[in-house]
Amino acid sequence: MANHLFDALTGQAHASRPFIETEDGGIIRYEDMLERTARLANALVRLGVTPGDRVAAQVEKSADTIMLYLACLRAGAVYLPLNTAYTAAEVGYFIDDAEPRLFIVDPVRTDRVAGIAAKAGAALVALNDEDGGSLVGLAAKESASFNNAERGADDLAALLYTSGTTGRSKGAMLSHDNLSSNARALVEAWRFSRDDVLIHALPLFHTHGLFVATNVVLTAGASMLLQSRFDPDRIASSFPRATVLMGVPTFYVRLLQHPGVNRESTQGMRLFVSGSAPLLSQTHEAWRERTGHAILERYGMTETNMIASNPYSGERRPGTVGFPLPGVEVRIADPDSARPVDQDQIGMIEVRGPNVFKGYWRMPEKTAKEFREDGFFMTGDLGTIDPDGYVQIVGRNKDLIISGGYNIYPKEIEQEIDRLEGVTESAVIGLPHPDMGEGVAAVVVRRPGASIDGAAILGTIASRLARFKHPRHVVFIDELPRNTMGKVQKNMLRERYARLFLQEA
Ligand code: MCA
Ligand code: AMP
Repeated sequence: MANHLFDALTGQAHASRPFIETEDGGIIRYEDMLERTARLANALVRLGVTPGDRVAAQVEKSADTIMLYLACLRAGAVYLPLNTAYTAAEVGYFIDDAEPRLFIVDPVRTDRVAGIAAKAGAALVALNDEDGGSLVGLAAKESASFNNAERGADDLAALLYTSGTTGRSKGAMLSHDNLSSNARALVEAWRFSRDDVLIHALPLFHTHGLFVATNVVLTAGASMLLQSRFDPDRIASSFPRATVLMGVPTFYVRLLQHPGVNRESTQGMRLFVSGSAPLLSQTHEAWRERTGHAILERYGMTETNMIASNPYSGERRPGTVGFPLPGVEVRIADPDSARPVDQDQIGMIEVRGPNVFKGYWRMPEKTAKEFREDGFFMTGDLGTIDPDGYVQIVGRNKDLIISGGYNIYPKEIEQEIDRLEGVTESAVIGLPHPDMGEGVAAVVVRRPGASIDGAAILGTIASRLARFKHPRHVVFIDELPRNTMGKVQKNMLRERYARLFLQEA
């Protein structure tokens, strides 16, 4: 039966060509992928998954993870990937909210999340283990053919949670066409072909690694070198066999420290892409000097997939994210009045197109608040469009820290710190960090007479929040600076502590 996204992703597949090369040198060809995902989809159906059901997964990166995602599409399920760094407390919220039919985890996690799954009525299954009771074990006994669930353009393919600036995390509902239209636009914009070999070193639970990297490779019928994590040695030694690298800015900052990265080693590479966080112009220039390649910077968001990209041929302008992708409209509007601003003026970046999500899961009011009446989505990013049409992001209208490409919402951390005995209030801020772009710091006001220190604060939040969200500095202050409306002036704090991480370097 017609399955909008899976059909689009496999339209170019040539059975005998490689799709994935794993770290141990194993090759998964397109025909193997079709067989493995058919078996897995049969297993999902046997476990009770019906079209529209959510299937949540908190699993380490592996070829099985990619197979699971594709099997979910084939079975008509809505794939919900979760960061492997999330604590049980964080996972509990997502599982409660999404009510998945299945929750698939690594075997080591089953005990930790059994109660969470049971409470939400989700069956808990290990992805892969020794004893055959896992999803992969069950799939081995299933048929190698599967009749794909019928799915149309507007049916949901994935649910990705993005933390809210205030309050609860929101599940962004992404449809089959949101993902297929964006993958097609990127294949065209970046000239992907089946001869491409992508170095895939990004995590598989976010848009960048799951959709941009994986869907683009599939749509082009290309192949990838699947690497379980970012490892500069492995990447540098992969250059001679690859053509494209996609990464967050931290990848490039770290690769520049690697002696194996030079003109010679990268001469067979045709494209270096950066996104998810701002790439410093210095990094762009240093990379060009070292390798002769101009990094192509692009801009996206979980809710919108990719929005804009520097050109493949033509000037890749450092400090900009290029032009809107084909089929995507971008405008800059006054955040309050919604009126478009004059060229070169700063305003809110707003987006409309087939890439823009269907809304937040079970939050119609929140969804309505983020869209203009004419269907433009408000990104919360501030930017300009220059006379040549290049979009430039100049700041954020949302209280968000991006560290090494991961989004961190200060509110979530402040709430945890403010609950502590001995704390009056706190402000969590992002400060320039030489490796991660931004680093997390907490500015805390103690209750009079209290002696709580940084270690005590960090110790208490450790079990509640993923490690990458933990403040790496806690500073104490008598009171937080506020404006006349009583709002904490984080910009003043950011200025005051601007060198906190830089002076460590
Ligand atoms: C790891 N750590 C971090 C981060 N990553 N701390 C802050 N920010 C981070 N991003 C901490 C760990 O908790 C640990 O702390 C220590 O660093 C070492 O952990 P390890 O896992 O070894 O780190 P790493 O391998 O060096 O990872 C750094 C990384 C990784 C390679 C930059 O974070 C990464 O792959 N980031 C990519 C994220 C991504 O894919 N974003 C796309 C989102 P300790 O040692 O103290 O315990 S999608 C998106 O944004 C939109 C749609 C878009 O446009 O793409
Ligand atoms: P996420 O919510 O994880 O999808 O992150 C989306 C946010 O990442 C955007 O709203 C931007 O603030 C930021 N972002 C993505 N790409 C870039 C980029 N190339 N430059 C600056 N910020 C970016």
